[in-house]
Amino acid sequence: MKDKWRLPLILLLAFLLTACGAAPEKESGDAVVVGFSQLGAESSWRMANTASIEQAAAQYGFGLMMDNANQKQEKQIAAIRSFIAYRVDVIVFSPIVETGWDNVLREARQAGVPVILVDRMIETADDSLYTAYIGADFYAEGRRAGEYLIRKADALQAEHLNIVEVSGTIDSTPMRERQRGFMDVIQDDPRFTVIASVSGDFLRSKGEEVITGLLEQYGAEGFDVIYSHNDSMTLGILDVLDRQGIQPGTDMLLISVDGEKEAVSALKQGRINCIVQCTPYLGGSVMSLVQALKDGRPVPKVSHPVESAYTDFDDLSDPAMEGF
Ligand code: GYE
Repeated sequence: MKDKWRLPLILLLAFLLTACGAAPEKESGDAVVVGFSQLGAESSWRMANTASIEQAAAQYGFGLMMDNANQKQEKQIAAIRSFIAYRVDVIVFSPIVETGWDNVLREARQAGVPVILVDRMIETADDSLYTAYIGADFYAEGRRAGEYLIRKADALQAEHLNIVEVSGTIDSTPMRERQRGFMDVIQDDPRFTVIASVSGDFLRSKGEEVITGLLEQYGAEGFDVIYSHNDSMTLGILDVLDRQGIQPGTDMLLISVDGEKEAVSALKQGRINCIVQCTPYLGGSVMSLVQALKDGRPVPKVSHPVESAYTDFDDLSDPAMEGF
């Protein structure tokens, strides 16, 4: 059989057999195969992240078995089990929430399959259940959001600002840490009160729903700042503010996270005040770790990409700042 067909055929066969419940084991000596469990497709961030991992795997010449869990932890666990049965070389996964992974990760360890966590972290008493983690420093992101707010309040000479927080998926790392970092920066400053915190699950439609409810409850005069944990929800929030004749960026301050194209252009128009950057381009770093594991080189336990924030204090004409 021609070499170039061998890997695709093995992957196809593996997929078909896994779908029937009986995965064949990968033969040693084959090209490196990475099993990747993506948590969903809820935002532009997630789409760009999936594409980054696919492209990097191709660049490294690795086979990629990918499963999209559609926001279901059970689906992620099932995907990880099928990767173990197939004996992929490395499992990469982005955990939707932090807890509930110990059992399946113990199974991976018993089978001798290393696990790389990408994007989100897990909460476990046993750190040896994963080999490495690559993802943003979400706590630092939350702090950047808080630091921006302090700077803005100073510039506006605001006496008091009421804040509503539209958070990401409950118990996910970005939700927990973006909240904790933000609160650590603002909570001792008497100018700020967080009057409500509601989850919008990182979804545009839920961002719309949540802000509609908060406006009904408190009225447009009831709060001054919206801190939204991602751009997709922020875009949904902008739609609602527009419909209700509330001027985002001036009547209501908006602080968001990610840096997707549509949000960056809203920032440039003055409709969002600050976007804390969170890069989805993690594929290259993940695959370089896979390569290191394959070569038997040591890998760092935790690595974070370098990130910053785009705000209405910055020169927004920089063409590099166009988003994903
Ligand atoms: O901010 C959001 C996505 O985990 C960093 O998940 C990721 C977050 C990202 O849905 O847009």
